[in-house]
Amino acid sequence: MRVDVDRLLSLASQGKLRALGRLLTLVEHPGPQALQVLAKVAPRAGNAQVIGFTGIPGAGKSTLVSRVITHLRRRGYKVAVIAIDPSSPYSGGSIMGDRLRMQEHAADPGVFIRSIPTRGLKGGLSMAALAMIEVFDALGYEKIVIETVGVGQSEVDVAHAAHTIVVVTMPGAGDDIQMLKAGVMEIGDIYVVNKSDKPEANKTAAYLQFALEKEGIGRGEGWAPRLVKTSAVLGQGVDKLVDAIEEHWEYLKKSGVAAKRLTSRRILLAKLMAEAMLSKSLEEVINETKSELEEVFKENVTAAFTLSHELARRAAERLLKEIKT
Ligand SMILES: Nc1nc2c(ncn2[C@@H]2O[C@H](COP(=O)(O)OP(=O)(O)OP(=O)(O)O)[C@@H](O)[C@H]2O)c(=O)[nH]1
Ligand SMILES: [Mg+2]
Repeated sequence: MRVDVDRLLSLASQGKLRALGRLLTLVEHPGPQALQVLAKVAPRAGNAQVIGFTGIPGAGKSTLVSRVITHLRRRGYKVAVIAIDPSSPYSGGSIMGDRLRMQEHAADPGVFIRSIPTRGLKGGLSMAALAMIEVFDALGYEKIVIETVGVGQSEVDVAHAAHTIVVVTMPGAGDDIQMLKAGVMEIGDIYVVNKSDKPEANKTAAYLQFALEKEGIGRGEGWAPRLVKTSAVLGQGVDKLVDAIEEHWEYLKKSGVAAKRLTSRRILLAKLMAEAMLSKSLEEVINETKSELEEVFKENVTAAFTLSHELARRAAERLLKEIKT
């Protein structure tokens, strides 16, 4: 089906949310149409702060993000939220657990919440999230918040692409250095002890402070990671957290790190897009030559494995032909 990208873009720029939703769907799937959208939006993008929320399952990320949105709105920002939720099955536009928690923002035209399915996306969820960032950014969303659980490799990719990583822990769960040294937890810019309405919160905060100072936890690059205590349910500490997010953004812009992160985010997106396109043509080649391949394996299993060269060549040729036409 042919889609008029220019028309969608112009509608989305006028605030038509359906058009924005369709643009997001287009860039989720790798291929010529996604590239066409990205090529059109990229020149307008590059201004938004991308904020990744990650951490322990159940630490209160969604509740906290919802509070953070309220504060960002009060400060006048347009906010987009990308929720990567492995626990909730996604069915086009249905309401998920995380969305439910954010439903207080449903009536606010300055907030757009989008969930990414963790299954069934050819290019993977990192590619989808990174492509969506470009669209939101181009359409004037100044703060783009991504919630992930921070365990899989693709989530580490997404986190690296964020300007600011907020790692959310809770009392009792953050007293293990080994856990903090795993994946995204290790590279936070801001650490949050949420549920600080609980009695053990001070102990966890003290421990975390120690880890930040003595264990070299944090992404670094000239920024000493901050520690903030919050209670998302009571709404405490959220203003301080948003202050820290803003300070980090100012620091990134002044130091030139923001521009570097923008570039590496885009290189990563281009790489993921290229990978997805190559793997698609490889799959097609394999599907179409299945019987031929089976014959080779029957005749000579040694030679069979040198087939990789041949398959790569055919896949590349096919892609080249597609790109030219
Ligand atoms: N006591 C207390 N409970 C909280 C706080 N924040 C969140 N919760 C509760 O913790 C539970 C999990 O909250 P979520 O916001 O869903 O946590 P999450 O980190 O997004 O969870 P996943 O996305 O499933 O990993 C819910 O029952 C919240 O009501 C808090 O500050 N204090
Ligand atoms: Mg959540």
